[in-house]
Amino acid sequence: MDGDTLLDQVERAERALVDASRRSVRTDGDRPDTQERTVQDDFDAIIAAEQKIEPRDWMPDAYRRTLIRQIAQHAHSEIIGMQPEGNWISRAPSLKRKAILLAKVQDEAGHGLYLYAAAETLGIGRDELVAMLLEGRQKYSSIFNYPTLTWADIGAIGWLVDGAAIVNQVPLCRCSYGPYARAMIRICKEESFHQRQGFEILFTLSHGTPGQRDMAQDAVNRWWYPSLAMFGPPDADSTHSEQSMAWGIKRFGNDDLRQRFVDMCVPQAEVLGLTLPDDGLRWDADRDRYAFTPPDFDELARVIRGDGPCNRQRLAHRRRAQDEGAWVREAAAAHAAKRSGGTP
Ligand code: BYC
Repeated sequence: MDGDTLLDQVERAERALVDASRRSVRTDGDRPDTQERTVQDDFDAIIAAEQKIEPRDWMPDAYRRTLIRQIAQHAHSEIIGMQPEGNWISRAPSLKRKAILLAKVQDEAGHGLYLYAAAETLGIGRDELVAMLLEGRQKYSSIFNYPTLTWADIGAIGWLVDGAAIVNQVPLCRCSYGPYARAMIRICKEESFHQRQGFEILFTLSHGTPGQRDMAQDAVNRWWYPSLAMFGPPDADSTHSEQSMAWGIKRFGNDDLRQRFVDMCVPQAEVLGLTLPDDGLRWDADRDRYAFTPPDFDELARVIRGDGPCNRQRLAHRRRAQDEGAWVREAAAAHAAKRSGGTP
């Protein structure tokens, strides 16, 4: 599977991160002695040299705000993303499947924690981020507003949703902000396993009884377009891509990554013996890529606005969990204060 290639890319990004930390940046540039150097010049030099911006470094306010928005949205997605899969933990078809799914859902919680911690290095508290999610002031990925109707949906989420997540996130391992890049390296290694377990569920179903095969095909039919939409609006309508790429936060535009995902999935669908629900899908020899029908971007906009099939249910569930967990947070804070000899 292409997952190997993506993992290779993660390892290269990890090596580049270590190499970058060993190089120093020349911040004097070609500037004449008469001109005073600004913090903005230093920031630009670090970005241009493919070094990492660290929490202690000066950064433009807009760079900080963009990172908080993207990292928080990503963290919220991991946490909300536990719901559609958690829905199947008690109904997984065997003990082995249950144990694997439990581990995967726990991984998503872990990813949320690494990401909230990365956002906190930008000077914002986790309480504030969670409040913004619950009040609808920050977003989470559109994909988690679709329901998981059958066991095959767990396979389709692993194969397609985690597959899309990896294609989108491997370039983020090279993000210019150090704490986000480091979190992404760890997350991508785990996502690669998640994608394989989804592929394996679908492979088992597609080689099972006719009923299991139909269930697998139906799940792929329903998850294909929402997965394509995960990459965001087309570049021409993307508010942030250009500036985020100039800052080295995003490395590729939304359309480029969507295309890579399609090119990765088509041969994998053949191995599964399943079809992708797009009559327009064909090899385009001139472009050396697959031509495909894009997702319905009006639907994406509706889901992002809060009008997807499960938006209200997802947020209501999250708010309930937050309320019900209040006593745990209070007890943990009281315990920590007692141990340090202070008051909560
Ligand atoms: N859903 O200018 P654009 C996972 C918003 S976790 C909702 O292109 P950007 C997993 C966008 O925020 C998956 N909103 O934005 C977890 C912006 O609105 P605002 C999450 C979306 O940021 C558990 C507006 O549309 N992955 O995979 O440059 C289990 C214009 O868009 C979406 C990440 O978060 C969307 N799909 O690019 C299994 C990865 N798309 O904020 C799996 C990190 C766009 O101006 N994030 N919007 O009001 C990114 O890479 C980028 O933020 C995006 C969007 C590519 C998603």
